[in-house]
Amino acid sequence: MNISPLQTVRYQFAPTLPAVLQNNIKNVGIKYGEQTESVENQTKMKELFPHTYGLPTVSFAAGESSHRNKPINIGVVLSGGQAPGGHNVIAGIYDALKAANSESKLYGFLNGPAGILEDRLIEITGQYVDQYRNTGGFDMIGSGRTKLESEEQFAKTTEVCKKHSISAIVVIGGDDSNTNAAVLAEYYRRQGTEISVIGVPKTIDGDLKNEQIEVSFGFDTATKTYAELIGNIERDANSAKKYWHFIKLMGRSASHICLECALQTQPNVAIISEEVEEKHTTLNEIVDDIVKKVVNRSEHGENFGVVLVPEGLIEFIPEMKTLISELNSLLAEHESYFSSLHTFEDQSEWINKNLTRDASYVFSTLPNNIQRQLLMDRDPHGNVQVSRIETEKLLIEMVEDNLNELKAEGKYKGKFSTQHHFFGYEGRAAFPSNFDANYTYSLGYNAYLLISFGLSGYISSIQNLSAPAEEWIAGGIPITMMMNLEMRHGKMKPVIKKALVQLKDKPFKTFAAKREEWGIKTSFSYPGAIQYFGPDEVCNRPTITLSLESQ
Ligand code: FBP
Repeated sequence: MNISPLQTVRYQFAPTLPAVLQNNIKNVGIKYGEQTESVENQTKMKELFPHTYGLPTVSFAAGESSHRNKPINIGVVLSGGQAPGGHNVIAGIYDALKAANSESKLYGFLNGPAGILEDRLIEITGQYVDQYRNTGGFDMIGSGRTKLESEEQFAKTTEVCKKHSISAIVVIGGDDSNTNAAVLAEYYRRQGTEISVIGVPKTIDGDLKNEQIEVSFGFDTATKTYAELIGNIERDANSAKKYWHFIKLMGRSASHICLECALQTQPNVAIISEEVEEKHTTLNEIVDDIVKKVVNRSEHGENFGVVLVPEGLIEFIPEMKTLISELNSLLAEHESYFSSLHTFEDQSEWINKNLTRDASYVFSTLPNNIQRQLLMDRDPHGNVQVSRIETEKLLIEMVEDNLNELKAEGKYKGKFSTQHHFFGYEGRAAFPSNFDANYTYSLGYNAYLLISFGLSGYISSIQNLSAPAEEWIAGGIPITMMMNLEMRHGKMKPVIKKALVQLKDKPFKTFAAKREEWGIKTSFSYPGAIQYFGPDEVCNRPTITLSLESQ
C-alpha cells in the first residue's frame, strides 16, 4: 500500500471517547431510561414488533458493571454509500471487544449485506485494523446495497452466524439499513435465536437524524470537503470575474448538505428542495429567481456568481414530481416492452403517448439530454437515480434561454458564461475530520457495549455533539422509537422517519435571513481545507447546522 504522509500521521491519532467510555471497559455500567413509544402509529408498531417495541433508552455511566465479558464473536457490515469514519466504527468495536476479552473475535462481512447471505467474511485482526485507523473509505471490508428484508434472507443470516459462532451483528448504515436492522432484531427474538443486532447511523446525506440522533456520521467531513471546494471556486470566480458556476451537491432527497454548504460559503443562490415543495415553486419560478440575480449582479458589473443545487431538487418541483412518478410507474409496469424499444426516439414517442397530458407537456419541454436521463435505468426500488440527472445543466440551459430573451428586449446587457460541477463522490471517502474520527470511534466502542449488555434492536447513540468529545453522552436508542408507517411500493411499511430540512428550524431560518444579501452582493466565505492539527476552533468545530440546532 502506498501510504501518504497524512495517512501515516493519522494512524497515530487517538480518537477521544466520551469521558464515561474512557474508564476501564469493565467499569462501565448501564442506566435504563423510560420505556419508549414509536414516533407515530404506536398500536400498529407494537403489533409488528412484539419483542422489541417499547424498550427503554439506555445510557452508560461509570460504576458497577454487570456486562458479560465472556468471549464473543461479532460480525460487522457496512451498508450503502461511503461516509467518512466507517473504518473508525470498526476500530472502535474492535478495541472495545478486545479490551473486554482478548479472546473475542470481530468478523467483517465483505461487500455489504450480501456478504452475510453469501458467507463471505474475514476476521479483523489488530494488524489489519491498524492499517485503516482514521482513514476514509469503506475499502477495509467493502460495502453494498443489498437489502436484508425477507424471512428467507433472515434464515440464511442465522445459518451463517451460527456457523461462525457470531452472536451479534453491527449494521453500519442509513435509515433503510437501520430499519432492516430493527426487523432482523425482531426476527431473531421471535425465533428465540441468541443474536443481537445493533445499528450505527451512517450517511453523508444527514437525513438520518431526529430527537435522539443529532447527526449521522460522515455529514461533518463531507460537507466540509464540499465547502472547501465551493469556497475555492468562489474565490476563483471572484478573481477572474467571468463565470457563473452551477454546483450540484449530493444528498439524495434532503437538502441538508446544500444548506450546510450554503451557510459555510455564502453563495449567490442556494436552492433548498424542501422549500420548493412547500411553496409549490415551479421550475420556471426557480429559473426566474436565478435570472433576476444574474441580471441584478450584472448591473453592478458582476458577471459571475455561484449557484448551489441540491441533488434531489428535480423530485420536489411539483410538475416534475408528477412526471417522475408517472414515468416510474410506466417503466415498472411495462419494463420488458420498454427495453425492447431500442432508439431514444421510439422510447420518447411511446412515453409521450402513455403519459397524462400535463406530464407529457412537461416532458416535451425538457431538453433532450434531461429526457434521456429521466428514462435511464431505475435503482433497485424502481426510482429514478437522481444523482444521474444533470439538474445543474438543465438550470444553466433555461437561465441562458431566458437571458437571451431579455437581451433581445434590451433588458439585459451582461455576459453569462458558465461552468457546471457535481460534488458528491469527492467527499464520501475523505479522511474523517477530527469530529467524525472521534464520533465514529465512539459509536463503534459504544456499539460493543450495547452488545455486551445483551441489547438488541438498538442504534448506537452519542449525544451532546456540539460540546467537546469528552462531554458527549453515550448510550443506545431502541430503533422502533424512531419508526413510523410509510407507503413503500404500494404497501404501508414500518420505517425510520427520514429527516428532511425543516423550514421552521434555525439552520434554514439563518440562511433565509441572509440569502437576499448574498444573492446581490458578493459575500463569499472561504472555509478552506479540513484541518487535522492546530487550534481548536479550526480543527474541532462542528458543522454550522449542528451548532445552530443545538442552541
Ligand atoms: P447512503 O444513503 O447509502 O449513505 O448513500 C448516500 C449517497 O451518497 C447519496 O447522497 C447519493 O444519492 C447516493 O448515495 C449515490 O449512490 P451510489 O453510490 O450508488 O452512486
